[in-house]
Amino acid sequence: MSESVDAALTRWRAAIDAHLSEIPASAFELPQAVRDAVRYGVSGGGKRVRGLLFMATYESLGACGDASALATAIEIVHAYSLVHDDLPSMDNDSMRRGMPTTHKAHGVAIATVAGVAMVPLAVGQVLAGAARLGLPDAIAARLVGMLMRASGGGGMVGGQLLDLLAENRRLTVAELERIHRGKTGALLTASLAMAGVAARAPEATVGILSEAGDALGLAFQIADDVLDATSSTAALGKTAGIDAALAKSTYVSLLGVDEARTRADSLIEQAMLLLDRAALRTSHLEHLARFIATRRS
Ligand code: GRG
Repeated sequence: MSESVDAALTRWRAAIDAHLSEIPASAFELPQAVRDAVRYGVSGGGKRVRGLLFMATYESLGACGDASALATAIEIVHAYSLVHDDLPSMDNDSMRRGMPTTHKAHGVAIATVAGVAMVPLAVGQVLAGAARLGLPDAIAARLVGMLMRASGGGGMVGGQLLDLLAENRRLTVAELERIHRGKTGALLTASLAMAGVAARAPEATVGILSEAGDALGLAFQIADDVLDATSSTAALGKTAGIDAALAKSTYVSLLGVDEARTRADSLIEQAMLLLDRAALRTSHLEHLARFIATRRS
């Protein structure tokens, strides 16, 4: 009998968490205080959505071997972004994943260094993951390039900068989408596209995965905006209502809750159609895609 979706997600999550718990030990050149902050930043109750999307995509392509180290690399970059996003110079938040933020627990300087240190740790994780799958150097290099491009000026960092510059200004929906395609979407897009490359899928399939990832990434951010406006700090494990407090334009402030939800649902359907087109609409990917819009935290 084939493994249930829940069992596969639990198994993948455990594999990713096991890699994450080994990261601080592998970072032996870092001072102990920074290693402790790295451990703190990568552990905890994260949903591991990006890593799980990577694993589900890799499996949907029928690829063999344990790709969980590659999935973990994406989660490390994501964890660094959360550590920095919470800093006093950015969102100045005190709670994340139900715990004090990394700078509250370890101090601003150490948390800042830990976040930066996670980037080369993520690159090392890609290389280790590619070696484990026996991938040629050219594919390993391509995977590093994809992750770094997604996290860089044209992706996550660029989106975050636009987001910071947009505080206290009412944006158009097009401007908001540009910010979120970078800030949130690029890493989700990379989760699907990198799995395609690691599985040595045809370029056309990698292209479709990128398009599907882009739709899922925007849906993820819309759901995040809706949760920020409608949920509680206790349920989210991070401060609710922070967007309004920082006077940020969000999908909710521009479209209202109902239209934002409708837009998220239609982006999920769009992603499903794209996956259908590549014959990759597996129950695992569909489950994760729907979770993006229906999640409660
Ligand atoms: C210095 C300009 C500059 C950038 C540094 C801080 C940063 C890089 C980027 C911010 C990226 C960011 C935090 C985007 C928000 C994405 C988002 C909705 C995060 C929440 O993700 P979840 O819900 O978190 O998957 P868990 O805790 O489940 O892992």
